[in-house]
Amino acid sequence: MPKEPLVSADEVAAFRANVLSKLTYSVGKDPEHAFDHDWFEAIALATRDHMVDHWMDHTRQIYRKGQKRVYYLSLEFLIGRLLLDNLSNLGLLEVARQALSELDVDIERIRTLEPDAALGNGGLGRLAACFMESMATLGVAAHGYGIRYEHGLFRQAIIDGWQHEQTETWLDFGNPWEFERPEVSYLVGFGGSVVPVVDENGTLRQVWHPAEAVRSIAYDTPIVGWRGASVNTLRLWRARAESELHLERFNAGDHIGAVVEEARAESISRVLYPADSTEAGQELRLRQEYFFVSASLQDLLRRHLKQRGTFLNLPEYAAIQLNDTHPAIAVAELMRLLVDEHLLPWEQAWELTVGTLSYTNHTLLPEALETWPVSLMERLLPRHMQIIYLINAYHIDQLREQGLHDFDLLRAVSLIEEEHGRRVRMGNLAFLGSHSVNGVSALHTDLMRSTVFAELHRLYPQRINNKTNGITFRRWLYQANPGLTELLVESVGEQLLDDPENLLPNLEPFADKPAFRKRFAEQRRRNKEALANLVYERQGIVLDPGALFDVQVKRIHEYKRQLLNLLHTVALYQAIRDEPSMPWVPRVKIFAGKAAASYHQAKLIIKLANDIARVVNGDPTVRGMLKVVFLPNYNVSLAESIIPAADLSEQISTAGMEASGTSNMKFALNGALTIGTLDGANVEMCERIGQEHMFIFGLRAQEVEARKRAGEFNAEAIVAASPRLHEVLMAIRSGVFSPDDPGRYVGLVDGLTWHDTFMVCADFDAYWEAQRQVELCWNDPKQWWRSSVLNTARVGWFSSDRTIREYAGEIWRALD
Ligand code: 26V
Repeated sequence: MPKEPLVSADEVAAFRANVLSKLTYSVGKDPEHAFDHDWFEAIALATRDHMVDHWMDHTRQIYRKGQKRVYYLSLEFLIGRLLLDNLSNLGLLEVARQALSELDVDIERIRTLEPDAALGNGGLGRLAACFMESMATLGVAAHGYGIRYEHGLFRQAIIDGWQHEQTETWLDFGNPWEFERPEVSYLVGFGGSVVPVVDENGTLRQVWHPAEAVRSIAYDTPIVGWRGASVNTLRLWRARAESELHLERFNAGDHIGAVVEEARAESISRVLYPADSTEAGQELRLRQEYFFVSASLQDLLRRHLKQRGTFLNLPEYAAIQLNDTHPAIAVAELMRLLVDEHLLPWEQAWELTVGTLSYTNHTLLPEALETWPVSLMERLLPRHMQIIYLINAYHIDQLREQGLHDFDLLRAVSLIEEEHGRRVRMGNLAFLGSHSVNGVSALHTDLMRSTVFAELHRLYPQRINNKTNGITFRRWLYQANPGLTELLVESVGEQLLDDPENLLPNLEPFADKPAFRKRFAEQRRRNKEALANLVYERQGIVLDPGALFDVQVKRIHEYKRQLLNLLHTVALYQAIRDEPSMPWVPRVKIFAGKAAASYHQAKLIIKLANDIARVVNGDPTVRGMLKVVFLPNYNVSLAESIIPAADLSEQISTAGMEASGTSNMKFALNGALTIGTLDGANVEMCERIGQEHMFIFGLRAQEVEARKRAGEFNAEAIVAASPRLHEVLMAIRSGVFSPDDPGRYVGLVDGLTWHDTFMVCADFDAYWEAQRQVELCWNDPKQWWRSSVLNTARVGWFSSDRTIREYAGEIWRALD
């Protein structure tokens, strides 16, 4: 954050006194003997006091105004650290800095002690965190609902080049931002049976008798918007064994049984699932999904009934957004609560359900589309299975009444997949139970309409809509890149901080001012020096900040094509070795990202990156021209250090496979140029930034699709026609980078050659050519930095404030 010029001495003194008071009375430490971590806690608690005042005001205001509420249901919130976020949104950063310097405490050092809240895998989870911040900024009365995982995403250690997963323990020192709410608690049932009974009015009702009940306990974290505009709540649930049941068994002498049951119940909130198709379909995952959906719906229905007295106006006052299909069981649970518990007629309950729910799809990858075996659903959630059958039957009846008898159509839109053992299709359930179904970029939304949801789209042509993702500029520009922010503010005015979408375009004329470009470049240089220091401290590798920093950081997945980047790295290495005296552009290839624990191919790609790094960095012939770095344990905090230091952003997924991407936006906002395919939000970035300021290459989504349809996966001819690609593949295959185990990459290379599923070989030559354009541009600093400034100036639209305004206006109807 840029310095806030006006800081009152009183404010500084008050903050300082509060920190000392927290240190003494809440942490229980004397300033003389306090450890850094004690200071962190005291500062966080002092900051939290400020948030609480706003929080209560804001909550009272929502009640008074009778504002509509938005509920964002997500199994993931990838928050990262909160201290800087909270201080800077409250406008207290400079106050805190001065107060702490008077106490001889360096806030820059203290802030790095906060562990990342890594309650998410990647893009989907980080998007939820950006959305929470934007909703608070825009005054949307939002509640995030999720799970308070005891262990977030695993910590990645790289040992001998291989990824090892270690347990993540963010709660070891407690969490100063949250409030435990033992009184906010609901029972969530599992298993058992459903018994039909006739009630006193002669109506047939189904009564579910769960075999097991797990208690949910709420933990609230206040989320403060920019300039403290409003403060919303992120409510995360922890699972606890239901103590009465537990006691009964205990008293009956079944100590072991009681403890086993306790462990089973509490395992629900123990650990985040790492995104991986092999993890899918596991019972614990379904228990997590239902657990947090049921607790959240019970909670919001209770709040609604208390405030409005009836459920008949639910869609008017509540909007529930499903973040992917992970909370899709909400469709059946809301029906169950309305019909079974609150005795509404089925048709009315259905209308309220569809009117209240909406669903966002985040991926078209077939292996990531959730389905659950009917047998598992029947055992774990017998009443929900009945409800799903009923929804399906009513739907199919309705289609038949409309004269639709096409068997293929009915099969495609069914909630039950009959082909591979009977399974419930959560995507279709979410689609039918929602009034809005959205994709996360224009291209992705088009593909939803033409592929996965083609038949449902034919039946409900109004339902699918697009909401292109965005990012919060507060975290990804102001906090991550304070130096650049200061320069931008100086150039286009203080107003930029409040309205970057409208003010960033005013930067455009500065792209033609040499003095400004110079300062822009100097700021990048400082960020690169900081990253070089970090790399040296962590890896012992020396980087030249003058080199081109070429960065690909994201989850490791074949479709994201880190392999393509590695093939280019090897090709470049060979080219430099062949002609070391040529004027090569000095380049640093930076990689970071986690692979799901059981995704062997992804883990092998990490090993390859590390093998290549070892060989390249140890080869004196290429010294000063090429370095390769794999930074372990990529997370939000590391992203905040890497992104502002990147010159080149790698966004090179196989076209049609990356739903949106969001790091692409973060890099461009910080002035990196993009090398990328026309995939996800890259397409819209290109429209706004201008193709001449990006390096676009490779097959288009339609071309990829055409090749797939034609079964054109064999790349032998492509390899034969490209001597460079051939040489790269031969080197990797023959063990140049794995002399300890020469056969390590034989399978990987043969796979690429014979079955190029992700079109790595198919796109190689185009990628190589685009990289040469990158070098030409880099060698013309005027052109490079002009494009760089224009990237920053032209990506204002990708603010998550814009995205949230669209959701609030078009889906939630929750803007005042
Ligand atoms: C799938 C699974 C399967 C079972 C175990 C746990 C798990 C967790 C997550 C997922 C699906 C992940 C989908 C996802 O992250 N999509 C990403 O969403 C971003 C935000 O919209 C978008 O920018 C990325 O392109 C998209 O890949």
